[in-house]
Amino acid sequence: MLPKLPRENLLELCRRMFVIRHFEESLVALHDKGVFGGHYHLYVGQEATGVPALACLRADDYLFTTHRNHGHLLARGAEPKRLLAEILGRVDGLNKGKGGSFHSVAPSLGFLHSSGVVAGIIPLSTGTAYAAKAQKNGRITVCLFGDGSLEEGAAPEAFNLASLLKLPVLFLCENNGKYGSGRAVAAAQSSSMAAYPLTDLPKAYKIPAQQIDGIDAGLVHGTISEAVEKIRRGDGPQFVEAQTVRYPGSATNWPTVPAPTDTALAWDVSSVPDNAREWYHSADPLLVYIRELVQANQATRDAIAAIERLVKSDIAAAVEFAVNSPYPKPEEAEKGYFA
Ligand SMILES: Cc1ncc(C[n+]2csc(CCOP(=O)(O)OP(=O)(O)O)c2C)c(N)n1
Ligand SMILES: [Mg+2]
Repeated sequence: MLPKLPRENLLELCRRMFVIRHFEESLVALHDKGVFGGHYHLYVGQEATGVPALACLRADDYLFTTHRNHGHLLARGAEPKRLLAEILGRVDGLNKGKGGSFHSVAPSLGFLHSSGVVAGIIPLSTGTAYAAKAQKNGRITVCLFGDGSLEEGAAPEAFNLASLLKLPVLFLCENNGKYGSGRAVAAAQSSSMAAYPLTDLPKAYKIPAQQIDGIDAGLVHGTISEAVEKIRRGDGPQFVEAQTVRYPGSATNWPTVPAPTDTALAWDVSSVPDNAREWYHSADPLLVYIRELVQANQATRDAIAAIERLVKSDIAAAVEFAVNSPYPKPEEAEKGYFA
């Protein structure tokens, strides 16, 4: 379903989902051409979680994210050209090219850390939540992490403190499953988590927790709005597990694009290779959202295609900017460290 928002906001969410999608698809092309090296992770397939969820926040809230951070930064409004320059290790990057894909941060947008250490941000997020509570500044902290984080000891330790101290923190777990799994996590048990469903873990620490369909932008927006409201009124931490189906382009260690995104795919996936067609047909959150906008008469197909064209040209300009940005000078390597 669609979020309960005015049309203008619904279209802005659509635009942001397109920004993430075309940014990521361009990134794969740049990597394939050898423009940058190293590992990176795509947010494709999770756009209907991050985009509506972050739209529920205040500009001064704190955020923490993981190795899969590109989509979160873009959803919050980071400039694509600066994020891309960062991933390419260039001087105009968000962090002067020193963070790269794993560690891109944007303190001006509230993002204090992107950690490549699975679960490393969960205790850090309780830290800013503790500070905000002590300072009574009304800010909440949102900690965005994957399902794998719950296997780490840092998660329950932080849940315990957050619950005891009633800290203003939202734990948003993005369960992107395994490639080929169904939308809902239907299995009765997990091979890696004894506390299963995953919400059993926060619930053991008396943190209200719910599982939702992360492909449903309206459900995400409604659930996160409510959770944020509860946190702001002093109810303490909340936990939401948003379930998505892993993008077939993220099925292996090196990302691929099985079919370049185009508005027309929302109605006709016949051009998509057989092994990825089902995902584009039923689990691609962007295509689901586009169909919902049209069905609810919030936009025509042409209007959506026009938004997409603008985004594509913005992303092409971002690529031009980033590849022409210089690498940092060697002496820059000695600046900006704490230890
Ligand atoms: C503490 C730690 N252990 C292991 C790894 C290696 N590692 C990198 S990503 C990853 C899986 C993370 O899964 P999940 O949290 O579900 O995130 P996803 O990649 O599915 O979004 C692992 C185990 C790591 N980076 N940090
Ligand atoms: Mg995962």
